[in-house]
Amino acid sequence: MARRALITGITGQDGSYLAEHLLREGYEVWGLARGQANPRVSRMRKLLADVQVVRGDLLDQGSLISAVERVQPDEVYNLGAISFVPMSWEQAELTAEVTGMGVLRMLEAIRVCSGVSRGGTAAGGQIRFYQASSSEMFGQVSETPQNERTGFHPRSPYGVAKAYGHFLTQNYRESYGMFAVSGILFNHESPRRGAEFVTRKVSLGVARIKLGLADELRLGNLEARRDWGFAGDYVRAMHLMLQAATPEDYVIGTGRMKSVRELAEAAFAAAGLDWERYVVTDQALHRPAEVDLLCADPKKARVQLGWEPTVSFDELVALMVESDLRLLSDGGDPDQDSSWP
Ligand code: NAP
Ligand code: F7E
Repeated sequence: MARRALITGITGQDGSYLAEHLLREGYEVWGLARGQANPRVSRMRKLLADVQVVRGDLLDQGSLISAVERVQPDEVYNLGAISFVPMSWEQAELTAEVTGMGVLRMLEAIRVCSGVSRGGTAAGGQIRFYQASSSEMFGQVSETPQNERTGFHPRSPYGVAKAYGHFLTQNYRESYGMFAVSGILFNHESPRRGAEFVTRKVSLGVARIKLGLADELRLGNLEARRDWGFAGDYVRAMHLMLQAATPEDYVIGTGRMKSVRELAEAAFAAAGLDWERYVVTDQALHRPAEVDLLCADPKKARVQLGWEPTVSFDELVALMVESDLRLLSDGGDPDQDSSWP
């Protein structure tokens, strides 16, 4: 019988790549989708026709229990979150509820449905759990590069909520013997990245300027440095973590850092343009507390999981710019359902 996976955040970037990967691996894939008329669900159904949908919300404990009871998954991937860092200052409580408490609700749903009792021995249960932890937990970094032992100093309500989910996942592993792991993933991008994140904002901005649809691109802090990789590579790591002999946490990234300035330079160059002619900096786009730099040490994942990234920074940037040029040339609108590449 096919192994069964339940993915929260199925309508997001990673949910789509992970679902495709698991379908190729022969899994029966279920996606948890929220809302009674969520347009992202119909977009997802078009791209991922073989994914089955179960209704549920990370804010609603009962819905998660029902989803786990119905799907009877072998593996649960908790990717659902409020994931845009600036929004976490505007809606800090919602971020805590979805990105933080949502992890507790999902772990409880698994614990209850697996019959793992509170007072009993740490016997575990059969369902394996993946938590989408984030390099934002490192925040103001204490060392570079960051590995699985680096301390956390989150700089946003999002980072704080992720740290809660991270420690809770560890705690359920230690308290109940559950196979529960966290992937501490550094920034990963793709043509399916939300338009609010800087890489996609830049690739869409370049495409608009190249096609004469805009004449400038407004950005915030150009000096921030990130370790950017390709999302398709990172979902393979999620799956590998749940196939390991023992439940452990892993850092996933490329080990290379670039600044937002270098990102803009590379993206405009990929379209034959000079970034300095078009980029305008805007103080309003700076954050109340910035994460200045993030750079992964992914050695543990390489040695223990055999995981390696396959797409370089320059290849990723070119891929995103080409995709957005095609999308806009074909009259697509990145905010509309039909234009999800
Ligand atoms: P994304 O594109 O923003 O997707 C977020 C998903 O969460 C969407 O499917 C959204 O569904 C869902 N969601 C929001 N509120 C929900 C709720 N109340 N109940 C259930 N689902 C809800 O994020 P992503 O880039 O794919 O990232 C996936 C996960 O990895 C997130 O947890 C993110 O925080 C984490 N992460 C991402 C990166 C990265 O660089 N991409 C790095 C580290 C960690 P709707 O369509 O219903 O809104
Ligand atoms: O910002 C700077 C901004 O919004 C990257 C999420 O997936 O990765 C992501 O979080 C950097 C920041 O991603 C603009 O100040 C400059 O320093 O693309 P971003 P993020 O905040 O790093 C982590 C690992 C996650 O877990 C999150 O879920 O770029 N920046 N100018 C800008 N950023 C944006 N969005 N827009 C600008 O105009």
